[in-house]
Amino acid sequence: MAPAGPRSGDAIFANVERVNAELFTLTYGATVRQLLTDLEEVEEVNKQLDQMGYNIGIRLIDEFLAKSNVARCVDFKETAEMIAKVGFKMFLGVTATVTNWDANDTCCSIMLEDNPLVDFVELPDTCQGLYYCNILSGVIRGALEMVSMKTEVTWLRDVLRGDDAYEMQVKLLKQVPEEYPYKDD
Ligand code: MYR
Repeated sequence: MAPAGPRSGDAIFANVERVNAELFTLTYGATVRQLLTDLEEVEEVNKQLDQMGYNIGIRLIDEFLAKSNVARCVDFKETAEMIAKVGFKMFLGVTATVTNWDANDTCCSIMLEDNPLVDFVELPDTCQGLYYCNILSGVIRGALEMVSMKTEVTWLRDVLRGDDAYEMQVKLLKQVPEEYPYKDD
């Protein structure tokens, strides 16, 4: 057997990241399981996961804006790309694709090729109707509300429900212009 040599910083860091990701995935799974036990109704669990996500999203936007150092988006189209390419990378370590824009550019789909929330997950038949990843749609709704965009975010496709992809629809309902906080004299 080869003697254990010193490991490069990169290798250790990659390992720590992987372990953290697994811990996060398992912790989320345990949370969903607990909610299913406590609330019994799948519909209630869906609502609760969405609400939990919303509560996270309204706080996470500050961290996103502080850390990402990106210029403010000019429109909803740019915002959707920002969520998919920068937001998902920052908080979930994956990127997503924006597609299926409507004619007004107010509704699109965010497609997740890789979804770290669902590693190790298999849903039993008793969980039919569960939107396991509803926390993610809640996060986006909450974060966007903090930058003055009222949205409706729903899952159109979900592999755990037998679909062939993870597709979230983000619909802009209302955009309140942000006020300049200082008075010009
Ligand atoms: C702007 O209006 O200028 C910026 C808006 C960017 C919104 C980005 C929100 C990030 C949400 C992260 C979602 C992560 C999901 C795991």
